[in-house]
Amino acid sequence: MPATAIEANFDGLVGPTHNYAGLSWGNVASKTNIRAVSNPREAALQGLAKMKRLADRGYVQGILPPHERPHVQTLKALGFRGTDAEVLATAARDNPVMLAAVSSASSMWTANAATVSPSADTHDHRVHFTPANLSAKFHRSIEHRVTGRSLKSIFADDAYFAHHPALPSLSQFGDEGAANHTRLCASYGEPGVELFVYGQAAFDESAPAPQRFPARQTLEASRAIARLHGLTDRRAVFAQQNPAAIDAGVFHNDVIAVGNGHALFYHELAFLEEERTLADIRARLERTELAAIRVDEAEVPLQDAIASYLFNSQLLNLPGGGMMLAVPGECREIGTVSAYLDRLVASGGPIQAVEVFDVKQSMRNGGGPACLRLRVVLTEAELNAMHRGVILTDELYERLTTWVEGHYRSELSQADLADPMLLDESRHALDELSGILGLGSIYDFQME
Ligand code: SUG
Repeated sequence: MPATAIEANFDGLVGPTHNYAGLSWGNVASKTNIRAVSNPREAALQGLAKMKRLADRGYVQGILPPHERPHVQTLKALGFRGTDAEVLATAARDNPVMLAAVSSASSMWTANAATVSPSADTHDHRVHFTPANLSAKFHRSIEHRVTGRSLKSIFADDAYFAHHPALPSLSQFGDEGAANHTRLCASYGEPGVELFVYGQAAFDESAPAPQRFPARQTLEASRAIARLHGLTDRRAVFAQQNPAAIDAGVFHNDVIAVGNGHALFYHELAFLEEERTLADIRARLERTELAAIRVDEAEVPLQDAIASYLFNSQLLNLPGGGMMLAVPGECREIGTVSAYLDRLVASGGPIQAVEVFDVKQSMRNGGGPACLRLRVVLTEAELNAMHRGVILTDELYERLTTWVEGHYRSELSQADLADPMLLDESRHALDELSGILGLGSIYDFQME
């Protein structure tokens, strides 16, 4: 008998420096909203409201804490000198883009935090975690150390959990975590098929590759993760993302496909070799048939899928069977997508309900509901073995809402990033947060 297991979703709590710096070439929303004034308080409250709604529906909802930003240590390592305030002032004067990079609250998009393989799939029957090196973007490449510390602190018991360091941080091993990783299965506790989608084979110069925008995930990285996690050939499928989709602004697979259980919901331009990809999954999936829900270009043009973030939705099991799609509000603002969703629910397939979530502050940086969460499948024993202080309860929701309201600004412009008060406020807030979540010292400033 396989163990029964649940899927927990760990959302990234939006940090106090959430801002629009236009740092992600290839991510259309990030570039479009460059230098807009952000509202960190609203962003964090939108994220918490999403978590609370899902927790109220009975889903196990966890939290991953924001990182320390601006990260002065990174600026110091790049040669900026003086007190923290002097470092911020010099960086703002000489290199504002660098200051923006070390100030990004990008750790909120926890779909990129790590790749996680459930114990039913791995060679030693432990849950395996590899933080993503995020080497394609400087502002994200500085996340993995603290992400690794948070994950180790939450999943500390090495009888159940195995942690790997991030892959070598260079483009040939570019790894963007679970944003390019989907698990299909008959039920969560049974062995599944882990679909690794990559943008480019880095060591093969003649292989197909996008021409305009970078491929952030490489085949070499995906294969390394599968090896580290001890996945046999039966448990892993590798598929190349369509380079044309990357060039149109689909910078991760989770902007064009989402899977859950036996269902894979995807746009016809998602995969370079659609038939082969589906056949590979079908050949490995046990005790169930793959439900491939293909959205044609004629029904939802790729541009509308990108603008609405239709596929950056959470696909969640409903208690009575069937699934629900948790979509961003933008999906109801674009006619083709909204009409498609109505047809989808009426079609009698696995997706029986659609629910709308407002995460607009995050969406303006290219992060929808699915970007904001990291999925961790856990058996009851694993759930009992993890640190429970990060699981959202009514009480924790109230505490975190009060914490956000007490510490976060409601306006942040690029000029504000140099304000030494912002650094103080953020450290103060995070110090209190690590106490609330019971995580111990995970931040550099707590270790100095
Ligand atoms: O890495 N945006 C993030 C969005 C990540 C979305 N994640 C997934 N699809 N899983 C990124 O491009 C923009 C930051 C700025 O421009 O200020 C940014 O980092």
